[in-house]
Amino acid sequence: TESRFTLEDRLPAGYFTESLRADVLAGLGSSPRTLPPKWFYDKRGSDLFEQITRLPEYYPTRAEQEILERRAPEIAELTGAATLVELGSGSSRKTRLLLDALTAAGTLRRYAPLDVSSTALAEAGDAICRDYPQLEVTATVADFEQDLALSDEPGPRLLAFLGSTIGNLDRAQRLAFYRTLSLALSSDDVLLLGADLVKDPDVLVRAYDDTAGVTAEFDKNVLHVLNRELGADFDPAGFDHVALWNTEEERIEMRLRSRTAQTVKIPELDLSLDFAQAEDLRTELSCKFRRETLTEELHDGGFTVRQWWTDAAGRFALLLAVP
Ligand code: AVJ
Repeated sequence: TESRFTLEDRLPAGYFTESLRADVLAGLGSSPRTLPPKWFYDKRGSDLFEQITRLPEYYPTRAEQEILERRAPEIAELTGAATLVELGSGSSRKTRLLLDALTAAGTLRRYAPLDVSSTALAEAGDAICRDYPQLEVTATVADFEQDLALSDEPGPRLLAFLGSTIGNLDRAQRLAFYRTLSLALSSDDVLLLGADLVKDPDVLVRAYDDTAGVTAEFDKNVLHVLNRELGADFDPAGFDHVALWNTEEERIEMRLRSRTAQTVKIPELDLSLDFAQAEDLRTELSCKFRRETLTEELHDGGFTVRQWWTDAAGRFALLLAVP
């Protein structure tokens, strides 16, 4: 399978140390304190996220899967894609539904997953190569916010951005992302976007604060990452996982709340951070969407929505948009 599988690392030299440092300096030095969610996903964090997707409370993965199961053949027919580009591909489980449909339609030549995790890409890429013997797999290690890494793929391209990862970005970041993407795509390329929808806040909060405590472990994993990568001395047991629904912004905010007044040292950044009792460190935004406003913001970012599908329960949306 080697000849059909390439893995290119396009992260700038020192990405993990340099951008982690910059993010920690900017985010922990500001008030309220924040960290970008991408630092959750080391090996342990990626495994915990996989566990989250199987939790009874965490419906988004299953809801999106349900839509893909039903609509993949239509998506294949509507796009006629020769390349499936997937941003933030992770374990690529849902991808197979698209690969199967595009293979059956006879148009697909290449799968181009992009992720910051080279281990996830190597594992998933290898398995997909084995199971799709006609397919070229060109995996790219990159941070899609910095580098979309689109180049010479055969068109038309179907660019899949699934799982409602778009919800991790705030409105300004989303607009910047849509604009960059719409300019990078050709007129026959299509964006396939998965977006979690606004619903009963109790259902949302439970999805981000499960009874088994997996999401709490996932949230605290970022502290383990800072301890390992920057020599910080966070005590993960000194923080409580909090998932709260921000009614105004219509988003879930995950936070780590300091159980006591405490000081955390990050020697490699020359930082000493005082946390007050009950002070929050915001670790993730998970914005939830409505059809009308999502259609509008995509339009502002250079996209026209062509199709909009939801699961039977109306919890999650999958849409096709063209530049
Ligand atoms: C993969 C970013 C979409 O926001 O629902 C799951 C990550 N965080 N539980 C989400 C996540 C806590 C997930 N995304």
